[in-house]
Amino acid sequence: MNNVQPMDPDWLEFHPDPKKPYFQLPEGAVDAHCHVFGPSAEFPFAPERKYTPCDASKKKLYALRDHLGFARNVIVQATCHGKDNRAMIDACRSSGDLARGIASVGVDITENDIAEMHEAGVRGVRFNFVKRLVDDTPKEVFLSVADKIKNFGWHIVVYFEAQDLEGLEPFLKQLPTTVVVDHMGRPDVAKGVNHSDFQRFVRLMTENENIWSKVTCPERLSLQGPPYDDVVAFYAEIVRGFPDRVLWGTDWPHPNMKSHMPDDGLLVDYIPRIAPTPELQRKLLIDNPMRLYWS
Ligand code: 0GY
Repeated sequence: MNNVQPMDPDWLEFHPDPKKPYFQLPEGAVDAHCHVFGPSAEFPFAPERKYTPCDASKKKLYALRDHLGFARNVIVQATCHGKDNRAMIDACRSSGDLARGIASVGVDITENDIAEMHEAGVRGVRFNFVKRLVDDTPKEVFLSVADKIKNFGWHIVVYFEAQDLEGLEPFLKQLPTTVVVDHMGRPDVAKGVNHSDFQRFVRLMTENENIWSKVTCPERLSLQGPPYDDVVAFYAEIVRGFPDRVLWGTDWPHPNMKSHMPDDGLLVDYIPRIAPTPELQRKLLIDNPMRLYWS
C-alpha cells in the first residue's frame, strides 16, 4: 500500500448527499463524463499533477450512478493521474461491462498497450490543452497518438477553452477520428450565444461532421450559479443543431470547482431544460453514447 496523499487545502469535496432527481432518466442512460480519483493509497496521483484531489473511488461513482438512475458510465482519465491509467482501467474492468474509459497516453504507447486497454473497456484518448491542468504537449505527439489509436476505432476527446479554439482549429480538422469536445469548448457565458466566439464553435461542428460536443458542466460555465439559467441557451443551441453528436455527463467528482459544489441530482434535473423532448433526451443519453462506446 502507498501513503494517502492529502488533498489540497482549498479542495472542494463532491456533494455528500445529492438529491433524487425529479427528472426520471430513460432506462439505459449513460453518464458520459465522470472521473475516479485514486483512492490514492491504492492508485497514487501522478508526480506531475497540478492538483491533489480528495479520493473519489469507483465504489462511490457506481453508488451515485444507481442513486441518480444511470445505467452506465464513461470514465475520463483525470489529469491528477497523469498517464497512469490504472485507477480508470480498474474501475472499467470491475464494472461488468457497464463502464468505458478514455485514457491519457504518451507517444510511446504501443499497439499491444492499446489492445490491452481496449479489452478493459477503453475507447479513446484525451488531448488536454487547458494550461492550468497540464504542461504543453507538442502537436506532433498528439498526431502520432491519433495515428496509432485510429485503427482500433477509438476516438479523441479534446479539452480546451474558448479563447484557444481559433488557434486549435487547423489541428482539430487534421484529426482522423471522431473528436468529442469537452464542455462545448468552455464558452464565455458573459459574451452570449450570438458572440463570434461561440458561433465559431457552432460553425466548427456544422462544417465537420466528425466533431461532437459534450453538453456538460453548467456549474463550471455559469456566472450566476445554480440553477444555471444563464447557460441553458448555449446547450439548447448545440443539442437542437446536432442532436446525433451530443453527450451528457455529470463530471462527478467535479475537479477544481471553487465557487460551489453542485448537487448531482440538480444537474440531472437540468437535462430537460437543454434537451426538451423525449427524442432529444434519448439521443443524448442513450443512442449517441451507446453508438460511440458500446457498439
Ligand atoms: C473536467 C474538468 C476539469 C478537470 C479535469 O482531468 C482533469 O483534471 O478534466 C477542470 O478542472 O476544468 O472535465 O473534469
